[in-house]
Amino acid sequence: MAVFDASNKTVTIKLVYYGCALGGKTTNLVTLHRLTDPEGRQGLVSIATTNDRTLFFDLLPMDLGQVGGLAVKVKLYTVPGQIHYELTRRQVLAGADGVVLVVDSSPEAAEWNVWTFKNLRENLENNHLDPDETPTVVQWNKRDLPHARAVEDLHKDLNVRGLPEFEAVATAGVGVVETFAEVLKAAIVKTYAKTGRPVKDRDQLGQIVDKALEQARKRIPDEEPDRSPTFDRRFDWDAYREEQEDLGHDRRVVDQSSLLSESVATSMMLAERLESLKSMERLSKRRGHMMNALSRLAPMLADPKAKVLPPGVTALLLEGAQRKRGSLLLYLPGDKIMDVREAVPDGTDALNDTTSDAVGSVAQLLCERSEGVSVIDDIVTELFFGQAPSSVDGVASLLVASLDCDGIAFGALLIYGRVSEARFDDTEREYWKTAGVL
Ligand SMILES: Nc1nc2c(ncn2[C@@H]2O[C@H](COP(=O)(O)OP(=O)(O)OP(=O)(O)O)[C@@H](O)[C@H]2O)c(=O)[nH]1
Ligand SMILES: [Mg+2]
Repeated sequence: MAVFDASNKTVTIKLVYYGCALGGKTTNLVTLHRLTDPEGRQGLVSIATTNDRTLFFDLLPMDLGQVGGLAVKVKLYTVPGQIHYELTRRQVLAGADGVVLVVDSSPEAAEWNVWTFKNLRENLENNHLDPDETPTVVQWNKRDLPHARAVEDLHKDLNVRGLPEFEAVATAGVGVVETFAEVLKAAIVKTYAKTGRPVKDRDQLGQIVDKALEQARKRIPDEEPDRSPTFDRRFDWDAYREEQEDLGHDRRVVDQSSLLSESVATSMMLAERLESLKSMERLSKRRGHMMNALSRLAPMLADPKAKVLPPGVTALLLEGAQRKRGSLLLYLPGDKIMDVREAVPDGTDALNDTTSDAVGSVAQLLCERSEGVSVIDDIVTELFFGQAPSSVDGVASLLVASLDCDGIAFGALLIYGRVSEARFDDTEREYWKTAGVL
């Protein structure tokens, strides 16, 4: 289904090349790629078997330019024609805005072509797309084959609905651009109509599309395709692959045995991406909490009635960092313990209560020694040599953030990390540092 991106004023249209096996769908895309993008700015992505049969799909992205104030991007896909890839065919067809039915003109393909027309209808319906409303163009391909069936026969047998039809020699570029232009115009008309911006002037649309493809048409070789048998002029996939590799595009070849590991690897990659997205989500939620707390703190401090530090600051900041225990301590000039201005959860600070007559409270020592933010990851070992008082039971780590006013330290925040909580990381250090200077 066409995708509208209102912010970038872009519409992306999906076109699917459908048809029986070996009919020339991939060749259509390869040729279009060469004609529209000879420098290979955008890559053609093909997931093929080792003998170049489409396994999943081919994808060619293309920028068409502006139509009716919107930048039109086109995504061209081919389905695998081989009969046993039914589920893949259905999946690739989902959301198609237009379809090209590539018909192999050789008599051997007659039965398969009939099957394909029926199969397309079924798969459009399976995708909840109306076959009679989906823009569809028929391409009689391989017209260079000496024994190609007459177009009148093909038309009578297959195109009973009288869909637009084009003769083509996809390998030589004949009819490829014309087919594409026709389905593109029809898909644009349909897509724009659905979104309430109907194309009023179809001739003008035709001119825009033709202009966008003008250079591509000029690149089609002039000479008439020779009528030698197919096998003499088969498409040179090896040369094409080398050419693409030189351009830095990777035409991916997957054989049956490596398919499973390819799928597992892809799933793993997706899982990893998902995981890193989830952790980014967790981090941004956490940052959101912190930003919220800091932005609530700022107006409290700016209030002229607030006396230096208004009550509730500690609880607010702890909430922002999702911590449960901490205190705001101020220096008492000439004293060896600190003034516990606020302490969560119970109004006391374990390290300020832990004193020795000679040096004063542990909290005071820590605050004096720390500048900015410092962290002790294992307080039991580092502060108490394995003999911690019961008042710090359940505490693992400690963060000390100095409180500064015009470069002069007047106290500190002590944040206790419990055994069950995460360590203090750089995000949180940054947060407490900001809180300390606000
Ligand atoms: N003579 C001749 N051969 C063509 C033409 N178009 C494609 N071929 C050849 O037909 C063979 C199959 O072409 P593909 O484009 O791979 O066919 P496909 O429809 O993508 O096939 P699947 O991916 O298996 O469904 C290749 O060898 C092409 O070179 C054409 O117009 N004339
Ligand atoms: Mg193919």
